[in-house]
Amino acid sequence: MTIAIAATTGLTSCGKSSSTSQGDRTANALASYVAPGEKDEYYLFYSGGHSGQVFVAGIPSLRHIVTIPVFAPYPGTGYGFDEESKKMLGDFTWGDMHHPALSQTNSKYDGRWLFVNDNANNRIARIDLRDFKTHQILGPIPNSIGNHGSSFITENSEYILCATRFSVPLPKGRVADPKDYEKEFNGMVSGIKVDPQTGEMKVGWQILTPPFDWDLGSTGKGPSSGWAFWTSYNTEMAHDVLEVNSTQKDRDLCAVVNWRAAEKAVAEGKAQQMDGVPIIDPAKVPGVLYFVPIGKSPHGMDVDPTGKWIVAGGKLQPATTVLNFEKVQAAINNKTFEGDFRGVPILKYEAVVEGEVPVGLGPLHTQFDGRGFAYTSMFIDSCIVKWKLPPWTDEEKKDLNKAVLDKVPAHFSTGHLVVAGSDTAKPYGKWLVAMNKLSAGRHVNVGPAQPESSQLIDISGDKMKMIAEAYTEPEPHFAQILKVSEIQPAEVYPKEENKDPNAVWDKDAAGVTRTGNQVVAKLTAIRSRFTPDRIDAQVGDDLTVHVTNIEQTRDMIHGFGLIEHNINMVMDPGETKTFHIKLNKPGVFPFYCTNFCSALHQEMQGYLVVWKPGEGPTAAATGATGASAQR
Ligand code: K7E
Ligand code: CUA
Repeated sequence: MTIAIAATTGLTSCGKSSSTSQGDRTANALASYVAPGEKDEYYLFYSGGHSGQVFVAGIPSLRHIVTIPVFAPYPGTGYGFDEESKKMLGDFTWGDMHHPALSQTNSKYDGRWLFVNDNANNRIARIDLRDFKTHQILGPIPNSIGNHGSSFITENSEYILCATRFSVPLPKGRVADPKDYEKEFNGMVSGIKVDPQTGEMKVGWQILTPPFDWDLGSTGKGPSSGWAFWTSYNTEMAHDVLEVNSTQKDRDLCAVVNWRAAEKAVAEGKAQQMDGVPIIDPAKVPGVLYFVPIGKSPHGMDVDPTGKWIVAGGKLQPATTVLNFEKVQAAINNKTFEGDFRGVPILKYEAVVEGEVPVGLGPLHTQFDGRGFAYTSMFIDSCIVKWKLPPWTDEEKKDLNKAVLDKVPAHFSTGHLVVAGSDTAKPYGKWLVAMNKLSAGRHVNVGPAQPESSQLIDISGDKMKMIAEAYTEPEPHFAQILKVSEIQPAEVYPKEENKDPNAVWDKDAAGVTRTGNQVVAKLTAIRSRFTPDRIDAQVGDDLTVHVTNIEQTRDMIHGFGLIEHNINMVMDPGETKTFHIKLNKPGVFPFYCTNFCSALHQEMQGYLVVWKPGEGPTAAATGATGASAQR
């Protein structure tokens, strides 16, 4: 997100110097130092924003370990070059990823999948933590524009819940004048169903909403099990100059969604189809959607580990608002409403709010340590604020300044922050990472554009401690932290699990065949050769190449780069990948292994010979060309 006013606030307002004493330097260095050969304790999965990638770093070292390509091609792993990943990407070569979510069972990370959203092209992707690769991209989701308010996972990974940032005339493709915004435009909350065995996603149902701009959300647990919550900006329903026109009201409306009721209503046939999806009109199906006023232009909305407290960031109000879910429930049951909006009840603010905590300027996102404390990122104050969740003492209630316990300056303009395990019922606590926009030159000069910065903060004591800093590619929004010991990723793809019908495992099965103008090459790759290492074809042929990396040794990776054809596949041990091209220029095109694999890696090469039509050894050949003829 961007807020213009931030650019004018040059210094931190936390009133603390960030210079570090020699003693602290030594202690901090030790706290984040992971000696050569030793390993980090946690994975940090950063969303990569408009790079479309996930970055994996280690905690406490903050060292970047690997990049997982999701919404954009990434030659480093051959992603987006083979047929399977090209198909997943579809027509898009980028995405805007904001909020990763680890799969959960009983409100605990279960180490199976990481889901990520694409704000730009309305998609959700699933990364399997068995191999740290993208296995599914769902979307564009019908009737959904601006998939920003996602991906929020329910406590047993039943659903990924999403809300739209933008509203448009629905179904997609219908055109109306933005001047008729209030009447013609709509937003949507979507329930994306997750298969409990395979993780496969499909669109379950949707709830039609007024054209507010839904913002951040989170899902319930414990007492708020079955519910989900989103903030919104622009309940003014402005369609232009939003900077001004969407910030008129003192309070915006948050959405309180009973997703179990939505699921039930759909099962009972209370939905109507739009673009193939059952749509619930919340005015006609009471009990699915409620609104709560929250001041003003809020951003983050985070449920604490007990599931009782829901914290909204104030963005343009110097406080976080704490909702009490038990009071929300009571207000619903007692119909303590202050009116309705298009048939959806608005819960009375005073009836559901526990308190407004004066944390400072620009509170965005809140995380929890599971010990009763909350940590809020301050975009304008550029710091992290630690404060106490309710229940508050009488003295604290009288003056909630007393609930604000500690502030640590961050550099600069903190966006999201993440506490290890915050969105589970049992956070790991211990570490917090502040993800800052505008790193403001705290690194060697790299020209006009600067990387984002992340800062590691120790939250194990009463006072927070700034420990270390690192930089990333653009542009982390949210992140997830997972204990390394909780997963066991695969070391190779076992041969017996390779179900690709075009896999070949020995050189006798490898070879090139021709049927008409269809040329199919099946290659094996092993240190340090391709078999066969010559493919003959003609201009006008359709060439399909399947390469199986027959290694069963960890990290013995081979690439297949084809000169001047924009092809680079990368095969992990035991993996088969395929590309398909139309040959349209004659010539001899070397192919070679792009991933360093052995002392003779450089020798791992071969030739694609594309003869002019009617020339060369393939001219007369019809039917199979024996593999042996190619060697
Ligand atoms: Cu989660 Cu950056 Cu999309 Cu706040 S948003 S910072
Ligand atoms: Cu195989 Cu380099």
